[in-house]
Amino acid sequence: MPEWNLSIAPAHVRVLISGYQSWSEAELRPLTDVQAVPLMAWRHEQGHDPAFLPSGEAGVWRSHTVLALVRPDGGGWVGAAKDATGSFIHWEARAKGDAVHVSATVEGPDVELTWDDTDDVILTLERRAAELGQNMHARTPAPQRVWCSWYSYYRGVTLEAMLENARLARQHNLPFDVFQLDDGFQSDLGDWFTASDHFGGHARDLPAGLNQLGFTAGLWLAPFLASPTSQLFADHPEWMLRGEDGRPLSVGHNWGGAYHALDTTHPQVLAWLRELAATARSWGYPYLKLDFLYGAALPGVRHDPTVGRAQAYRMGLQALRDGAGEDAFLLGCGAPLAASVGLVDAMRTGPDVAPLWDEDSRRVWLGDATGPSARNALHTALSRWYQHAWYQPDPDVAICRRELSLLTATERHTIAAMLDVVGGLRASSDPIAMLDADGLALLRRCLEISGPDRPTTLTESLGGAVTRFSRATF
Ligand code: 9PG
Repeated sequence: MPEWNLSIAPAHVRVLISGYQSWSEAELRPLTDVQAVPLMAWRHEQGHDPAFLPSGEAGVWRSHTVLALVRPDGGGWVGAAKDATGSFIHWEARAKGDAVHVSATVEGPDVELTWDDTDDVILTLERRAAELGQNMHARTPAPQRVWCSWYSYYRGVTLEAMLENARLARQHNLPFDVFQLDDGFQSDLGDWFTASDHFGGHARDLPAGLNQLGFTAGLWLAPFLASPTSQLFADHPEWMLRGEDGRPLSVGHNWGGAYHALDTTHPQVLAWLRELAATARSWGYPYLKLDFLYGAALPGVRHDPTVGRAQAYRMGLQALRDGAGEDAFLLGCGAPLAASVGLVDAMRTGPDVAPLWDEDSRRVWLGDATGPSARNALHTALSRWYQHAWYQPDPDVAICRRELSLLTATERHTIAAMLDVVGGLRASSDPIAMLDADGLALLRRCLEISGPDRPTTLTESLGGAVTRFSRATF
């Protein structure tokens, strides 16, 4: 286990950490502060690595893949991994008297780590993140502008609501690329090929209508999950990730109960995942939001015990990529971050947005900032800014509507401004009919991908004089 002892007073250090998956916390804090640990154990699986939970002690901070310690002068130390293809990399910084102790553990095949003592933490972190991105063949697609059904319709989404919003978006000439159907179209978690009663059709009926309006069709799947009530679970109980007792593990609580994850070292599971992604593609969905991916990366007993969990996760994701096709656009969500590089085009880099700014009860009193709120989504995605070198970041949707929302006008505008700082995907979920003139104007601003804000063409048109001037001056 590599270790470093830094002679610096912990009170002079801030620490930048990133939890292992999309919804986990990422933050820049005084090292002497306490890293939050969720008080409710049943929340752990959905936002934390159960094998590497925060310690809860003051002055101890844990981070995945990268860790940075920042001095007041902007210099400091950056620890990073060169590659995360088959391993999880766990960093810990610990205040010890007048010094700081740092250690790194690699879970899985050995990985080369880097440790920089630097004058400029931001620059070094950018450089190391870019290096990991290159080594893992990060994909560099164009950012997409997406309308997503989740944050207005939730599980009650219907085929008609999708088409109605697409029609209105076209009428108002809103520059969306993708209309993405989220959770709610399927009959059960795992039963993706059969429709829910309320959806009013089948997911395969939607793409043609969206395409006619000029939009690409997107579909949400939680491909590694199965509910205990699903046909998938009834047909293939042997496909599930298991505990030491041989029983299918519970990997989280949502949809009214606990749910299971698929064991992605099982050859039949991999074949099923390829078929699932290929089928969604054949229905007309070249854009897939692949959610709750962490399920395949949890500790557990697997069909092939020689495969570590990071590697097992990657095998499952590779099967989805193979089924969807090289040219499909894959958005990861609830997903181990660095382990997904090279296989996904975009990645949610924070928890869900909600039509409220903050929820003190869960964040402060229950020690869990992985819950839905505008504050959590923005704070986390901004603290992962350097990950733009790994995939297109997705900071989640803007909320521009005034109805069905507790956000003030200032908060709505703040979200819009911050999304542009994060960059990457631009998304909305507002029912278009709910937007007044101000709401539509704000949405247009949110969908705008800012161009370069340096006048490069001006420099060219003014000729050498400006270039000489700027060289001499700066
Ligand atoms: C659909 C949603 C949306 C959303 C995703 C994800 O911890 N949890 O129980 C938990 C539930 C839902 C959730 C995140 C965490 O949201 O991020 O965009 O697709 O699933 O169910």
